[in-house]
Amino acid sequence: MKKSRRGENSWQIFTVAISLISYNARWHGSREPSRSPSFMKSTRADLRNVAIIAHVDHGKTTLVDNMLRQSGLFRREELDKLAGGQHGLIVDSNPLERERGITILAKNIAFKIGNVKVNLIDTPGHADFGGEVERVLKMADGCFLLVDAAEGPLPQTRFVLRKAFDCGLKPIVVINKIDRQDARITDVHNAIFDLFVELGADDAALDFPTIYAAGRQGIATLDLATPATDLQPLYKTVLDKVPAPVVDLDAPLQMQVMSIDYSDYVGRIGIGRIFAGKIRKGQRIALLKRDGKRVEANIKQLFEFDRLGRSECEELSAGDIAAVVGLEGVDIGDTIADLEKGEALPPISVDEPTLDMVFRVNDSPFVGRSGTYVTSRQVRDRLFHELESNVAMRVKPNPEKADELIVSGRGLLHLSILIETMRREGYELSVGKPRVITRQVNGAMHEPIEYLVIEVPPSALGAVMELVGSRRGECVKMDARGDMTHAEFTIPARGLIGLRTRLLNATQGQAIMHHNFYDYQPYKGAIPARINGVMISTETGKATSYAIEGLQDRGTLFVGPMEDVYEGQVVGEHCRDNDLPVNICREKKLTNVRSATSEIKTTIKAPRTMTLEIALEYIEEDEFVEVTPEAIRMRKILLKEADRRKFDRAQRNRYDRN
Ligand SMILES: Nc1nc2c(ncn2[C@@H]2O[C@H](COP(=O)(O)OP(=O)(O)OP(=O)(O)O)[C@@H](O)[C@H]2O)c(=O)[nH]1
Ligand SMILES: [Mg+2]
Repeated sequence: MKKSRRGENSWQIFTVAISLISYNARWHGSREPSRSPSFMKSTRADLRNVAIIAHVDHGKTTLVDNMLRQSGLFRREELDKLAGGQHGLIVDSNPLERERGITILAKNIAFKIGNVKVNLIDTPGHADFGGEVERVLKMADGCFLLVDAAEGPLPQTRFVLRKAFDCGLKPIVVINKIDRQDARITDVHNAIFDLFVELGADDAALDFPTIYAAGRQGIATLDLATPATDLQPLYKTVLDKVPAPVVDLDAPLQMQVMSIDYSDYVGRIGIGRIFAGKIRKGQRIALLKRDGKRVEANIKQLFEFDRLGRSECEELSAGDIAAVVGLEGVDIGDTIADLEKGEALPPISVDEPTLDMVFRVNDSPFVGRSGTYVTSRQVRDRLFHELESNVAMRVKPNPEKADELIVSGRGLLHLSILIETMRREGYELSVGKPRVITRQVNGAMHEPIEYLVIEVPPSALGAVMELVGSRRGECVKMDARGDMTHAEFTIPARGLIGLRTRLLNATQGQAIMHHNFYDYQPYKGAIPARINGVMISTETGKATSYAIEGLQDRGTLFVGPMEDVYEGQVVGEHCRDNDLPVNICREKKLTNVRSATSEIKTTIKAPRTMTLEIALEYIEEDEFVEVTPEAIRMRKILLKEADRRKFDRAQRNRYDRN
């Protein structure tokens, strides 16, 4: 059985190679930016580059894991040892990915099917990392578009599919999680077809191959009538349907850098695709920068992707994906080119940031309690170090305040992952309210608009409409899906900050929401700020049960008994709209008089815990989130009540004068 399959593979490779020469020249040839005449091109039948794209949580990494497991390259125990985290995955290998159960960084894996090397690239599904998906797609010749068999296409499915079309790829659809009880395979297939039509797919693309899979069980089938037993149909599809790269191996070298890795030992590592010619270890090359500059350098080390890591090699040829060490200052979009005859490839765009946050030193009274790196210089150096590999991030000094830095990123998750990483490394810092980045278009202010999809039971729809409406969301589409109502909106990105928590509160946790970037549109007008005021501690000390007992009727507390608090710290949410200074450290007066009521016990409610992201969404302009390795606290920027009053008065006066 095994033997015949291997025989079948080599025969397939041969036929695929022949058929792809003409096939690729037709639609794929235009994708290869090489300038050499097409008759010199050859097909790399020994290679396939595939990206896996989907909406968040539709099962990409789980599928990649099982493809690795069934590749025959590893012993089972070897892989079991590498697996970990919330979903027990191998490929989601960094600690934050494991803890959150999401993929943050795209990852290359390489394995062999017969004699064919497959470069498989797992991509993150979260909208904040969409820019990375876009670049990864440029390295691939084909992609698997995964869609959850119950959820169907969601906003990020649309986004990544559009990007795949932009790159000239013809996606292979994988309807995944067919084992789900609530799977609606036919409906989902139709919805995907509609999405292809909506995005302007041509007839050939509309004829997309479909695979039905349950990635977690490691099974797939090309036809629902045939029971799925393993992932062989998926491997077969890689060989049959993903075009082999068509390249000119004898042309002068052209490799484009699509992503950057960083190591303390060797510095920047450029990862990208070789579009033409060959690259050798030790070769002297010209690095053609995006801004037109030319730098000469040596390739110190050359790596290919190999299983779960990289292995060093002497030479790699066009069509392959390589990692290159030794090019100082190498950046996304740069072309690594032949020294004499090198030509730059068309530049690739790097996603512009959409969200700003102020980062500054932690100057709360508790500074240095748990962190090792607390000075503004240390925070600053760490942020600039991050720029080496975090390509979608920007850092600049705040023109209004000398000791502050403005850090811009692709969204709240993108920046909060950076903050979380810094916190674990021992940094302390204060972070301001996230602000959406606006643009001037023809003299008018434009702001980012997001596409928002919400699913709720019909009974909670009213609350959702009210909440989204008040944040300037406009309903685009609404229909019923089983027991749920599915509603789609466009909404200013500003309106999304803090929406998730409020939505869950308003719908008793029943709403599911997804969003991603849609467009820049003229400013939509003011959006209401936080409705509730906060309770602010007037003392520095330990919170007492006695004080908490007295305060819990006035709102929800964020701290529990015996917790250390300081003057100016936000210790709770007030049930009214004004801020309330409170003495949360108040001790019970000791008296000799016993009263009958003193024995009545009140229970202290558990404090509301604020995670980093919730805290960032919660704060207002006059507040900071204080981030330290052991705690996340919210505070007023001005800690003393008298200073805050003075500031308010000055603001009012300025407003009156204007
Ligand atoms: N029922 C079912 N659940 C699955 C299947 N594959 C994955 N899951 C579950 O779906 C969840 C998300 O899986 P991941 O593989 O992390 O999804 P992902 O697409 O890589 O997610 P991101 O990388 O964060 O975008 C996990 O809880 C998996 O256990 C499947 O075939 N069937
Ligand atoms: Mg993943």
